Order: sequence, then structure tokens, then C-alpha cells
Amino acid sequence: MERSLVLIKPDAVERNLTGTLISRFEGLELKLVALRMLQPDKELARRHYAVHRDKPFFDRLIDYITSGPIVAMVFEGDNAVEVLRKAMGATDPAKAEAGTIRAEFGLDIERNTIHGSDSVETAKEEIKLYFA
Ligand code: IDP
Ligand code: MG
Repeated sequence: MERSLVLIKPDAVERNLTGTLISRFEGLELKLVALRMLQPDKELARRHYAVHRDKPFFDRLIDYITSGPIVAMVFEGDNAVEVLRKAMGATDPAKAEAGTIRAEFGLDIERNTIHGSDSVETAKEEIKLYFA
């Protein structure tokens, strides 16, 4: 059984998409096993996105992800990481495949509605950050 961390990002919580998105994930035949609403502080955001710390967009990304409440969830199931990444679509909503969540709801490459862990190893680390 695999687990993945999903975040409903501030742009989606603000637009009242939380329920819609949770339904979409549950429709993937994954089990929701943890859920929490929070506004991340900068320290948590910097730890989560540490891999991007040298990127030009890093400071903006930290400002954005800490700008309002988010919903953190853990989903469990067969190939949870890959199933969720497929359902999310590409990072840039303009390039995301039709029918994916980011294609449908994403606003731009930064405000792209959701986060999903990119590997089983990353998922373990990310779940620890949000569900201590
Ligand atoms: P992912 O969320 O699809 O895994 P990553 O490359 O890991 O994409 O980037 C993490 C997050 O950083 C993205 O979801 C997005 O919010 C933001 N981001 C990525 N690339 C850019 C960019 O070129 N400009 C602004 N924000 C970006
Ligand atoms: Mg990533």
C-alpha cells in the first residue's frame, strides 16, 4: 500500500474548490487516511520546498503557499503517488493534459491548485512534515 501527500493550495481553498477536489481524489479509488486544514508558516514551506531553494521562483512560491489556508491530506492505495500525479496534470496548467485537475482548475504555473508527492520516498518525508 502506497501513500502520498496532497495539498489543496491557497488558490483552490479560496475559490471554494475544497470539496470538489476531495471528491475527485476519492473517485480515484484511493482512501483518504488523514486530513488537516492549516496555514503553513514560512519554516514549514521552506522545508517542504527545500529542493527548489535555488530556483528563481522560490521566494514567490514560499509567499504564495503561506498566503492563506491549505488542506493537507494523505491518500493511500495501489500506486497512490503515480495515480495522483496523473490526475493532477503537468505543473503548468496551460500545458496540463485535458481532464486533469490543473488543466481544469489551475490559474497559472504558480497558483496551480494542488500539490502531490513526486515519489514514494518524497511522500514519506512530506507526510512527516504535515502530520507530525
Ligand atoms: P510540481 O508541483 O508539479 O511537482 P515542481 O517543479 O515541484 O512542480 O514545483 C513546485 C511548485 O513550485 C509548483 O507546483 C508551482 O506552484 C511552483 N512553480 C514551479 N515552477 C514554477 C515557475 O517556473 N514559476 C513559478 N512557480 C513555479
Ligand atoms: Mg514537485
